[in-house]
Amino acid sequence: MEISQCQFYAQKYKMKITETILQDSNKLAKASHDRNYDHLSENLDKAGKNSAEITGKLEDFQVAIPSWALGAGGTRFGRFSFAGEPSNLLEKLDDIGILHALTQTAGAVSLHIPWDIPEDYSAVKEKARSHGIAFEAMNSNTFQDQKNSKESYKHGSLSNTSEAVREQAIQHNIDVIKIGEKLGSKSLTVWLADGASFPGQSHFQSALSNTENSLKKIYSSLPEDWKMLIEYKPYEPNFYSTVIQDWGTSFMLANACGEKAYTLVDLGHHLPNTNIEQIVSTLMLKGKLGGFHFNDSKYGDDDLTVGSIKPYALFLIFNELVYGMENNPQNPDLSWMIDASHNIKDPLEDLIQSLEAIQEAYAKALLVDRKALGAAQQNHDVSLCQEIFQQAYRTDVRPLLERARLNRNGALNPIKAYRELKVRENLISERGTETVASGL
Ligand code: PSV
Ligand code: MN
Repeated sequence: MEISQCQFYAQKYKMKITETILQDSNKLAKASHDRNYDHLSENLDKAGKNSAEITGKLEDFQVAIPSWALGAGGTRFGRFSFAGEPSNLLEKLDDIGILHALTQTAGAVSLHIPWDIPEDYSAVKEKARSHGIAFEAMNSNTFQDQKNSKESYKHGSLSNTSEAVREQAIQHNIDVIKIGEKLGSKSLTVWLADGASFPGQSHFQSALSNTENSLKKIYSSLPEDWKMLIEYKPYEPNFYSTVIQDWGTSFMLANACGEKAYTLVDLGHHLPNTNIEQIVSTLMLKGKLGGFHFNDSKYGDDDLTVGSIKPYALFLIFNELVYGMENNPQNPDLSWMIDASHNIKDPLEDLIQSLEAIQEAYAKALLVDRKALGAAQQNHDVSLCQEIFQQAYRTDVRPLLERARLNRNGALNPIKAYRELKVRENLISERGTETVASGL
């Protein structure tokens, strides 16, 4: 398809990317895709793996886009706006609609309250429906003070020494559940910034007990078919201690609350070199892994594009996730979400790259020969164990990802299509250069 024709369609449909546009833009690359897919299929077949089955799993794997990641993210040193940012929730859903049309992997949104309180619920639901987007976990926010709020979270929220502050934070979480119910969400994610920046500032045991009691109160307002996901993080914004600092604390609190409470793993919430795959494995064995925030990092909670820094670690994590999904019926279906921030890249391009990296790691993990691995582990054949992992990791699975997208009428190459269709340029001409998306 000529680029000029793509542009014509993009303008005509006001950035609604239709199947027809994508079929046209896929035409050129289709023959080479078919050749690569057939070649890979043949090789996988010899190794006892069924390409169509793997492709089907990739098609079903949907990841929620965080509503706060569609505009430019800032650092504490500043924020550089990105032109054409969505200025309200409906426009954010339009952006996710674009991502979903191209990748066929972004069929959900995770909303942050109060950044994204719907003004018109039926319009928001209708917009999401029109793009095939479901409402994943709702995120509460007790790490910032809201306009006109009576109490301040400066010294913590659910853990605060003041009962009035704790009650306000509990009520906020209950309000978020109510908003989520109206939209059809089924879970609440709680992340607390509560902690201390200096030794002696906080009484550890009281802070933890207060947090447990507050979470229990929120839990008691959880609808029957909802889950509560408890996120942990070692540091930031507090630099000496954080009340829910690690997976063990989250796991303990989830157990204290009850069977609908789970731990949420955010990949950026670990100290350097932590063995995250082992944490995933332990939580799934105990049936307590409820949700996932994908991102990547070099040093701390860097919120970088998934797979951009440590793709092998991501593969190892997916290896445990796949094992758990196949062998741990005690663990529920997971809430898959991205939690990233984009300081210098086009947020939509960054999210497309993240979605691709997630699917790639998942596909590679599906290739691991588990039977052979089990035997090698049993025989203490260490070299063979490593060979089995590396064999899967080194396979170029991109033709499988392409086929999964094609089967669902997405783009063969989402980033290329995004650029050919001049999506950002069109968004800028629709929205201008001054809009600022709500979020951090
Ligand atoms: C905190 O760092 C976090 O990971 C939590 O999930 C928040 O909801 C999100 O980032 C956005 O601030
Ligand atoms: Mn997170």
